[in-house]
Amino acid sequence: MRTTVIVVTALFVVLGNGAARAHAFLDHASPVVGSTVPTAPHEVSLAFTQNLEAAFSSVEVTDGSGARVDLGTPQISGSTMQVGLKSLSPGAYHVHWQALSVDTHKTEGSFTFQVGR
Ligand SMILES: [Cu+2]
Repeated sequence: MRTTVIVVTALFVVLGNGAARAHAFLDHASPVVGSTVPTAPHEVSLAFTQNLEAAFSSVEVTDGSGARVDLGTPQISGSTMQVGLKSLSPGAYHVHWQALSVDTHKTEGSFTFQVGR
């Protein structure tokens, strides 16, 4: 029984990776996902696994109270999306992105980062 569970889990992992390569998922970000940065960044930069359709891709950055701290329209070039930030105080920030990849698949995700003191 335990062996069956392990095999099924392994299969899902393999399929999951295949699907990830076919859509625009977040590859890496600056600030790094889940990181604490010592000084306030001036922008959030997101690198995806596939090129984006600029008109249908967006990102919002909010502070602990849910207020927007990004400067609005992101700059999208190829597989990267960047958005400027207001001057951030120390605290936790939430990044929520939506992407439409050139293969017309929509994905979204979110992560947090902290600005330290
Ligand atoms: Cu896709």
